[in-house]
Amino acid sequence: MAGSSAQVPSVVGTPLPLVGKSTTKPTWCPGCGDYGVVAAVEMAVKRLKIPSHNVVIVSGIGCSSNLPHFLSSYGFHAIHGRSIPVAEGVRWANHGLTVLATGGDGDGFGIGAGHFVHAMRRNVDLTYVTMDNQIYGLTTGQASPTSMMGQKTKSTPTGVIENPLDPIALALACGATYIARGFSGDVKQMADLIAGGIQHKGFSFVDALSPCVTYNKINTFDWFRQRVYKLDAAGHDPTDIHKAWEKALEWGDRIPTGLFYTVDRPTYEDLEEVLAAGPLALQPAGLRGKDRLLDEFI
Ligand SMILES: Cc1ncc(C[n+]2csc(CCOP(=O)(O)OP(=O)(O)O)c2C)c(N)n1
Ligand code: SF4
Repeated sequence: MAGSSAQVPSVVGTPLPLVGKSTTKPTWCPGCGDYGVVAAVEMAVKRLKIPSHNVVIVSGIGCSSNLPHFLSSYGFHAIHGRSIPVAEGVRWANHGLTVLATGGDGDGFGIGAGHFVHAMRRNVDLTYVTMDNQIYGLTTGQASPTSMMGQKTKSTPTGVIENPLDPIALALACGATYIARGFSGDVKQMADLIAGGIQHKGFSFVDALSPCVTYNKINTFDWFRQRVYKLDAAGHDPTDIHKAWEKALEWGDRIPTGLFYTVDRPTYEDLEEVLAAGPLALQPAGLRGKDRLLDEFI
């Protein structure tokens, strides 16, 4: 995808373009929260000066999952709920790359929930940004795993009767090593959180509260503005897992945003013998110890 103008010098002196907007314009409804998220992703990767050819953004299916089209990095628009396994595959083929996965709450916490859980448990070094609008936007307004109890939607005309999933608590329980919540109404804070996630070594999760202005008339920008407060300003210590749990369970009149928890733990790439030898893409093809392996069966 083309369209970036900022550049960083390469070792051979040729300027390398940074990630910027692509020539494809977003198709989101005017006012959709996802505009704030794409701006924050762009700001974060630009600030870290990672050349666009080293950035891969993988998404699933949904309004939010169109995001990779709108930036000048490499992108892969996968299938519904499968952004994480594709992103893991990219990472394991070449863990010299900066890999982000993006998508909606339906994509990541519904059909893709199993992948989300296991990527966190593995501590794969990638950054996962969910545009959490608490509704299925692309399919025109059905309840999602994060829709609140009682909410009337196209698929729940008398109100949701299931308990909503808490993405921050789920991430804590599964061992994600960088867990944050942003809000599309504060792009700068979200860019800081995404940049922190990219710099963090391990699975980074940023749940972006990103209102769907067309199908969710409850969790609107105003609804969030009346409730959000910043964890760092409230003196939260993101290295304290007990405090992180306390904050993860807070939702309602007050909703915390910012970094809930971060910890250093070896990544999957550190611990996996073949990957520890360097990016697969740079290793000779073939199976090491192949003859020994075959000998056992002859
Ligand atoms: C296997 C499969 N099942 C269902 C769908 C239909 N589908 C497309 S997007 C979507 C949910 C969209 O909601 P979300 O992931 O929250 O993203 P949003 O559109 O709200 O950004 C569904 C159910 C599909 N494309 N593929
Ligand atoms: S339907 Fe909702 S999520 Fe989809 S583009 Fe419109 S406002 Fe955004």
